[in-house]
Amino acid sequence: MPTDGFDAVQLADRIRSGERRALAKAITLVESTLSLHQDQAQRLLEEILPDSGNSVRLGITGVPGVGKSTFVEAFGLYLLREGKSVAVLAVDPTSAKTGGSILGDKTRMPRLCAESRAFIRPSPSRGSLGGVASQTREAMLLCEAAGYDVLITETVGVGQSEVTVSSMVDFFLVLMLAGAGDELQGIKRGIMEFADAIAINKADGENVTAAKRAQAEYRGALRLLRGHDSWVPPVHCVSAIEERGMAEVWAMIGNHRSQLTESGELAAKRRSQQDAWFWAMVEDGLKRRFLGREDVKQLLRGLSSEMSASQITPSQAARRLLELLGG
Ligand SMILES: Nc1nc2c(ncn2[C@@H]2O[C@H](COP(=O)(O)OP(=O)(O)O)[C@@H](O)[C@H]2O)c(=O)[nH]1
Ligand SMILES: [Mg+2]
Repeated sequence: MPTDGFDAVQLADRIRSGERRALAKAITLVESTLSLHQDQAQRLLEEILPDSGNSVRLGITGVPGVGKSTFVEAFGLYLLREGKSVAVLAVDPTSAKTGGSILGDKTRMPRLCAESRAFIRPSPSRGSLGGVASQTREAMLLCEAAGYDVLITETVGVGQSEVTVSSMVDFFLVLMLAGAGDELQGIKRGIMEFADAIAINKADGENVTAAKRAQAEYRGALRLLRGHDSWVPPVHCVSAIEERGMAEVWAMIGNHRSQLTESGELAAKRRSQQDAWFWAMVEDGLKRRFLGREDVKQLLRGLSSEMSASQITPSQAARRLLELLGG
């Protein structure tokens, strides 16, 4: 029994009984960079692991301004009315880099925040995207142990974070806007490859016609790209601000879930996500430990000047560096 005074069993019990302060504290441990806290976090995760895995894991992305926060709030409130409990987590690569944040802003979901069956956690603001992703995955496990029915992970559609989030959820929803060349932009950016559905937001007022047109275009594009997949991503029009389309989106997520559960694809997806997470952690750890060694640092300096002077090829340099591993 470790002697740091930390009682993982007790904290796990408090999380399971739905105590929000305990959950918040546990997520803080998971996010901490102190090795003592990381230790405690791992002991806690071991405790709660058997209680995890029972939530609907939902990822939401879209460019800044598309209405993610507004949608998450409207959708979250809808789910609460349906008798579900909801936890919202954010993955924000900008906050990881700069300490600033373009999402995960608590104050932007005031109505959802006020609800006792909703838990909202902004993005951890430290570390690389890989680090933030790992912390978010562990935070998800904690929220599942706390019994939240639906976990929503929100990320911004810039850079790699949407790929990262799509690899940790059961269902990945991409929010889009009609007009402004977005239809083609989305297709080019490859987001269609890993979306499980597209929701065209702001389908209200004068925007309805354009939204319907965009819906037809996306449907066409997805039929071409994904027509042979077992799940062809549906395209919905929604208005987050008017809270319309929420029931349709939830019904669609339910259809996806029954189909993939029945075929065994959901379990397979989660297994391969877990595998990828494991290997990412191993690779990350190996690289960090190797590059942290004094002999490696020293040789690396020499090799990189030899490379810039064209005295050695990158593959020769890599081979010489790896020789330090022996064997
Ligand atoms: N007309 C309309 N405006 C919306 C809708 N959803 C969000 N907005 C507005 O779009 C802006 C950006 O929304 P926000 O949720 O902050 O976007 P995020 O950056 O993706 O999180 C805000 O001014 C919202 O009020 C919608 O469904 N219809
Ligand atoms: Mg936002």
